[in-house]
Amino acid sequence: MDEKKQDILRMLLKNQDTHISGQAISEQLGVSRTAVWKQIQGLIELGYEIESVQKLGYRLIRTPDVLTEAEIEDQLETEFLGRSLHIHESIPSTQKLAHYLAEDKAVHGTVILAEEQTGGRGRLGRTWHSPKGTGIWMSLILRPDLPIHKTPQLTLLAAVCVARAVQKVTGVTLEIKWPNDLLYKERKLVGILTELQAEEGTVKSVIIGIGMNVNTTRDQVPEDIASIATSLKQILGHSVSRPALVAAILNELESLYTVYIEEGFHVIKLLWESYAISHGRLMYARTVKGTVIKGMSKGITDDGILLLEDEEGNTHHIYSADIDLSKEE
Ligand code: BTX
Repeated sequence: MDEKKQDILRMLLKNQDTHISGQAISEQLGVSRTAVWKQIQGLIELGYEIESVQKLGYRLIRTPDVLTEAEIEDQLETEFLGRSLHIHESIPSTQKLAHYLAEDKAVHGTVILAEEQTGGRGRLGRTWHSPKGTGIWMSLILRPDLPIHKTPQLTLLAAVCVARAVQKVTGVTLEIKWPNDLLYKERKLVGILTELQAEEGTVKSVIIGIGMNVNTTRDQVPEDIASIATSLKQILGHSVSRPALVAAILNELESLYTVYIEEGFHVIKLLWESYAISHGRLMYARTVKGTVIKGMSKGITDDGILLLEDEEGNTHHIYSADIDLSKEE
């Protein structure tokens, strides 16, 4: 959406309880009243419901489910996260673009969003389906002063924040499957991908990719994905505002990230455990090397590493793996 429309939308969003006159908008933005009228017509064509009352002016009644800077910023309570916000219609991958921007000095807290990803990716080169206008496909650039071995904790932190944001906006409680999935009734709603840019053993940036199926319907993803995935719309039976969710995630992330940097992982660990798939659950950990470890989940260490106890009673520290939940009791 062009800047002029965004400016008008910002004013309408700030004044949703009252009407705002064409005159006031034209004075504030330094454009003619006819230009204001034209931009309002443009917003209406994009699906914004705007009431126009003679002598009173314009009032925003409803916004369509479109990601705009104006609507996200209107609900942001952050200082740095999302204050540099890039929204794209269609790009291969927000993660890929974030890497490029991070190399190019993007500021701490930069956020990249896309309505559609044509090459969305998961871990180990897997595909992440990101159909147009249906989900949150977002990457964040952080520049923490952290040793490399602690950065996986940021995946767990992000998972907690997404779970809290979903709960606040929709009331839906999700479960976290270590390390990077958020599930509802064992179906995948969110995937998180944390990647690093490091130089000589020092973290230059951490890029956190979050993919969430919000208003996705079953027919918008391939059948093999539809059978293992879900969306908030499928859970609730109605659509959910993506701008509200994006803002809620960023608000949660900034506040818990600040706690984490100041106080360390222990607070995050407690929150993480409250959402984690229950202890004592039988699971398989498939490591990158192809080893499979079957064991009971014993929670995570103070560093965020998964503990699995096998049938012989040996405890395995799992640093990186895909986890499959066993159907056995
Ligand atoms: P993952 O490797 O744990 O999960 C990828 C697997 O999830 C796929 O192999 C497939 O089985 C399944 N899958 C693919 N698409 C979906 C979907 N829409 N819903 C549910 N399951 C699906 C998880 O990786 C990390 C995903 C991060 C995605 C974000 S989106 C914004 C950013 N940009 C980007 O390219 N990736 C990240």
